[in-house]
Amino acid sequence: MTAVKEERPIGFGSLKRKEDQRFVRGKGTYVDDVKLPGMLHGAILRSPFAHARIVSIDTSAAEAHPKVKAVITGKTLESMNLAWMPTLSLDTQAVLATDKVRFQGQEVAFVVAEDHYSARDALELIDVEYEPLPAVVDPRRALDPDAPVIRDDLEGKTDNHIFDWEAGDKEATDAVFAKADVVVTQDMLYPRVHPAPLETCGAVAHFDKVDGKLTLWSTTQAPHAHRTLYAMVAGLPEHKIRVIAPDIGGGFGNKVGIYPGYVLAIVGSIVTGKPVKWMEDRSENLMSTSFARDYHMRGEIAATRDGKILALRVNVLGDHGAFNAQAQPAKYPAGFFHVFTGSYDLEAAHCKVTGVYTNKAPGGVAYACSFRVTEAVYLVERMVDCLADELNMDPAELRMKNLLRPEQFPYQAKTGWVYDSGDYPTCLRKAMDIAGYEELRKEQAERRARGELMGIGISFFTEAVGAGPRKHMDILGLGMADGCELRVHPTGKAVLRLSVQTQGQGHETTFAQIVAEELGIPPEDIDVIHGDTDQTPFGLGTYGSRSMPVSGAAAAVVSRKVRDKARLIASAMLEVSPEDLEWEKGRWFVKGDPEKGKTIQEIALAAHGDLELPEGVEGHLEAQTVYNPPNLTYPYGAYICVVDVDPGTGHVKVRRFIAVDDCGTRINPMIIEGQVHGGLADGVGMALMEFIGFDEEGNCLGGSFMDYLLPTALECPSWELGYTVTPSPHHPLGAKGVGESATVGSPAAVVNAVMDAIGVRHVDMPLTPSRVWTAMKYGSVEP
Ligand code: MCN
Ligand code: CUM
Repeated sequence: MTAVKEERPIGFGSLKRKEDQRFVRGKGTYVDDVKLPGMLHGAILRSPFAHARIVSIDTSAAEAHPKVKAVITGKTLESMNLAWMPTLSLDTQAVLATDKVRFQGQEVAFVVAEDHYSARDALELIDVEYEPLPAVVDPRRALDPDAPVIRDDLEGKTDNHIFDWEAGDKEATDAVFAKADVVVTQDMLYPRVHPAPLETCGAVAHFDKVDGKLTLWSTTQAPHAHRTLYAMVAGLPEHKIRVIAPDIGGGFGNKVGIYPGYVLAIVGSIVTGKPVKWMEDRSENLMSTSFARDYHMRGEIAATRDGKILALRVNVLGDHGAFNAQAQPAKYPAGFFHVFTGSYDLEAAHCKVTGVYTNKAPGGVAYACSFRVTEAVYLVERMVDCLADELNMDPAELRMKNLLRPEQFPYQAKTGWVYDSGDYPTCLRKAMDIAGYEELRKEQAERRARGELMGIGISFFTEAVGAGPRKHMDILGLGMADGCELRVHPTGKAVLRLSVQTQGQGHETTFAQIVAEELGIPPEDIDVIHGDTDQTPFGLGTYGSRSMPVSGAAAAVVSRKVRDKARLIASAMLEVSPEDLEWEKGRWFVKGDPEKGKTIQEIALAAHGDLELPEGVEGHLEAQTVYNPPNLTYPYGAYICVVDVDPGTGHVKVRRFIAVDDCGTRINPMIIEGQVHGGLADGVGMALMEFIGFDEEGNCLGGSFMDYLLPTALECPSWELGYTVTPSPHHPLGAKGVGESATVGSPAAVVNAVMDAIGVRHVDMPLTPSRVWTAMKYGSVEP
């Protein structure tokens, strides 16, 4: 038999998304679609104050409401030992406030009623007496000796300090700075922004009193980790908890943590004996769930006069809000900010990060962050442009001169992390070719002569994704390895069970493609099961672009185990030794006699049949694995943004955006492009429009999409993408993550372009027309 040529390859390639069959027909099942018999509805009463003592709470009128079934306060929870819960950063967070409220929008009481509207109405019947306290809004004032102490619930706490964290070598860095020709210093803020997924957070909890089992449908990016946490917090046995993440309408990091609303739905169900649904509305989501960024950074870059970058020194003040709910591996309070040295060959680097509490919603976690890589990339890519400005050098030339060279990989950065692979100059060159960089510079000069403001901005980023090696990385003691199981049924159809949970990234397609590539089973014959703790192996979930680096590797490993087993079975079928068999996609055949072979489907049937199996081979065709990644993967990319700025209004138009990404082996190029498109839109939004402001009393000024502006197709150009492929040497498929790359890399390109257009060294995001106009007129914008 000669190999059958497929019309399209079985395996990697731009396969249309399997899950879109249901999404485009409106047949997705989201948490709010879950409707159970007798289900009740919960609503949360939230604090109007950013900082206030709770004097009393009177719930009697609400309890008297005819449709109200229960009113839960912090006191109720205290009696169940549930008033506080651990955060992913080993802090504690109030489920419902007992002593004080610490940010506007904090959870104060929970009403469970027969319907959603009655629950909402009853909130107004609850009478809370507050004693307002001065609020800490500006993190730069949080450590002042006279600043009000926010976390007086923590024993012995007398200030708002959370942690100090350092990386790199301070002495070596200082020494390099002392001898450098040029030092440029720049303060910058990566403002607080919000992931704003289309679907807000919510849960349906069903506690079955008879068998003591809790089933929780919730918007979660990490069902297994959540289950363990509920077991620890609520004291429920873990095998009696089932967490189901149904279809998720976007996560972007917002759904990594556990929110009080989830716990309250559970308590509501335990108290009433009925299923309870809680879904937050848009304002609740914007005001109270986890924010991202909020890093006040001071960067210093040292270089020689001819543009060799020597060292970076960074000081960061991180605003973590009222509870430190940041999600990242436990040993890394500043996440993976380690990569602030970027893509350059430096002599030395040092950074110090200080985290503080403020009277704002718990922040610092979410939004395509790769655990603070976003902030780090923005910092270094802005600093390089500030240096180019100081040296009067072209920013592309400055980058080319300093990029790591291919022969330096694996490269140990000055903060100790080992970048796995890369060919940076080729990637930047490719982006410049697509952009027509030299032509663009000529056009810019011509336009300038006519008084037009055109800007070209470059960003070259290196990411660190795929957390992570178990011995270094855990979340609340849970090591970051992923389980995976594969079963091939007798008829050759397969089921893959994953521990990661898609929120729109297309896992049902790409993970089927991995099995297809490894086993030759068509992707449509492979069902991918995820998001249900009763049906999938344990693993840490989807965030930090870890699915492909960790679970993708697990899927490859488990497929190879099945392939190895299939070889033994085929050898029995063909009555030859396994060593005499050779694999081609989809079948084992006899070396030198390709006609004689068995397809994976034939082998699957035989594995379940009456064939006498070789010694030590169990029947059936299945395997399982737990994949512990040896290192992170380091995707990278070169981005070029072209903007036109209206000199009269300061309005920025993104005219072109070129993105060349390298995520190693590409499983599904179409899905990768979709991920990049989304991330670029994110980046344009953050750079130009998105901002959550607070007044001096801590009132949140961005509680609706009227104030919190999201980018639409109108603000986005037609993206121009390119790619290079530099496989990861330690990943079984050579694949690196890509989900967050564009969000990480793009903001700096946009800001660099605008600064290039207006000839100002730095303006903080978002570059709204008024801020750009002010900067053009006065040379800077006061924050
Ligand atoms: N992929 C691929 N080849 C590669 C790398 C990835 O084909 N070399 C595919 C993967 O198989 C997967 C997708 O690209 O289908 C993204 O993979 P990966 O980079 O591993 O990222 P995750 O699946 O872990 O997704 C998380 C990442 C994060 S952290 C945020 S935040 C974000 C993002 O994904 N949130 C998203 N993209 C999102 N896209 C959608 N639609 N919705 C979100 O909430
Ligand atoms: Cu940090 S946002 Mo994504 O990692 O889920």
